[in-house]
Amino acid sequence: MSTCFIADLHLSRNRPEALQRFLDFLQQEAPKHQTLYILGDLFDAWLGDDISIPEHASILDRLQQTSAHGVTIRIQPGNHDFLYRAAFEERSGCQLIPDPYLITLDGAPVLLTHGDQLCTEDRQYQRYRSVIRHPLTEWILLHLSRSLRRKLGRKLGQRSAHDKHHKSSAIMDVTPSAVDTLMRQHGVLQLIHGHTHRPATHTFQLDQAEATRIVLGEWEAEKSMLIYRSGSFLSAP
Ligand SMILES: [Mn+2]
Repeated sequence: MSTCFIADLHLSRNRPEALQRFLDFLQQEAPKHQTLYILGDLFDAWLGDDISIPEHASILDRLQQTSAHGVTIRIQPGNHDFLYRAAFEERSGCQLIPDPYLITLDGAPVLLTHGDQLCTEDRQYQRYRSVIRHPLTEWILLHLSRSLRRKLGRKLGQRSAHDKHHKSSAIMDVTPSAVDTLMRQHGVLQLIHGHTHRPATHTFQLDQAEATRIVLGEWEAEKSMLIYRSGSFLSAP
């Protein structure tokens, strides 16, 4: 029995090789695990179930087959794909989970988050986030016309590419104090997140105890996953 964690696949029609990598993963790797957690940014854009379900039908078919095969798939929203609703769950067979989300592995609490909330040095992004992720904003977004949402999606894509090139590396990483605060709030010594595309395992002291923060990698050049089996974590490309 094992649990697999992945994040930041950024699936899009413009990246057919990444798409194929994920379809192969669902067929060959995912069925080896009892639970698969996808911690945000599975898709590079999710413009609402009405637009994005038909666009990504082949991926949703494969997710559905994988979950019918007995793998529990839980998906957390990312900063690129937070407009999932019930139709997505029904179509994909996956369960949506909130961000952050607390699980236990062999009795130990582990907190899962996409990670964008932890990049508190990027004030401009956090201001934008508090507006765009407000339930009222999400409601309005989902009621915009399809053409307007497509246009907005392209704008947001350009903005995120621009930020990647123009903001400093420190600003785009998580802030240690924000990590400590979140972990204290949830009473955990283990945190798993994605978003920064800087895969690593960080160990540090949190209130006189050893804490661990595992960062998942993105899927641009190759697949990247974290597996929990028999009491330990194993990172695998
Ligand atoms: Mn992200």
